[in-house]
Amino acid sequence: MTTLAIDIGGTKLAAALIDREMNILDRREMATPASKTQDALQGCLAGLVAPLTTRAQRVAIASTGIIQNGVLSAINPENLGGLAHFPLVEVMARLTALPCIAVNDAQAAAWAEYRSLAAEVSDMVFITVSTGVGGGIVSDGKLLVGTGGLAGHIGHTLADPNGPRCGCGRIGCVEAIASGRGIAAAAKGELAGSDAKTIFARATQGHPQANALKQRSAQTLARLIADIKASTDCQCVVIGGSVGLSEGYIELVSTFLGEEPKTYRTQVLAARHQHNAGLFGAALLAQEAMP
Ligand code: ADP
Ligand code: BMX
Repeated sequence: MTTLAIDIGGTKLAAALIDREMNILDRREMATPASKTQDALQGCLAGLVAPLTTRAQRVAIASTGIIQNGVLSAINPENLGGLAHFPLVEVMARLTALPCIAVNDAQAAAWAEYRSLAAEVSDMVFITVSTGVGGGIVSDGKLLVGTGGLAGHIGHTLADPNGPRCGCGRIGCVEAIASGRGIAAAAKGELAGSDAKTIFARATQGHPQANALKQRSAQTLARLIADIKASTDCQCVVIGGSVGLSEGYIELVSTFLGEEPKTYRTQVLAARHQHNAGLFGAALLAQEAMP
């Protein structure tokens, strides 16, 4: 059975055909629309999956936002071009005429990464540092989703009570500081208006402000990992997302984590599935739900 896996992020949409042995047969990507409307997202998704649908037997979606009963509710609508609600499963089932499941993107990625780790790992946490900061927790071999789908939303834990306001309504969330959007929002002067990718490229060239923004993100993430270790006693933390996987970022996080007391340290690894962790996780969860 071939799965049409879809990953909906705040910056990009990805879709892939994945076979039973978890090989990617075809893969497409496009930018997430910045418009606030459901129609804009629906239109982009329709264009993205059109060339792939006829070769698939089911649809599995990993999406940013809280996913409950197949409906996407943004915890931070600013990450999704202002869109707060989207009836994901209903729309995709109608567009493809295929059975469809949906799960949060970081929860899905956590499952794919957990399944690729050694058998003795029963407790791990996945963190995506991307448009936002998302998370997925596997505890005693089980993916935590929670009663309302909120489990693992560690990007909305407190990093700095005097920090910037987060789009979720709280002040000083990890996401407001460490994420791609958080990094870009803090940029001033000649870096104002630049995205995180540009800022990190400038940091590599030795730009002091760019370097400080990168350090601030990595230090915030290291403190989050210490908090996660204290609350889950995980055996490792796996990092994904384009900010998280950027050159030198994990090494920087590990250096800052080394400044924490030993009890709160854990192994920090790069996502084995790199930018496809969400796609693989959704496909695996679909295979388990509809064998
Ligand atoms: P999504 O959030 O849609 O899953 P990504 O994981 O690609 O997408 O994350 C998008 C964010 O990552 C943007 O803020 C972008 O500026 C940033 N980004 C992309 N490439 C890099 C890079 N090489 N270094 C730092 N930041 C990057
Ligand atoms: C936000 C939240 C999470 C998501 C995380 C990473 C929204 C729309 N999303 O915290 O559900 O997992 O961002 O999302 O509220 P990404 O777009 O950066 O991959």
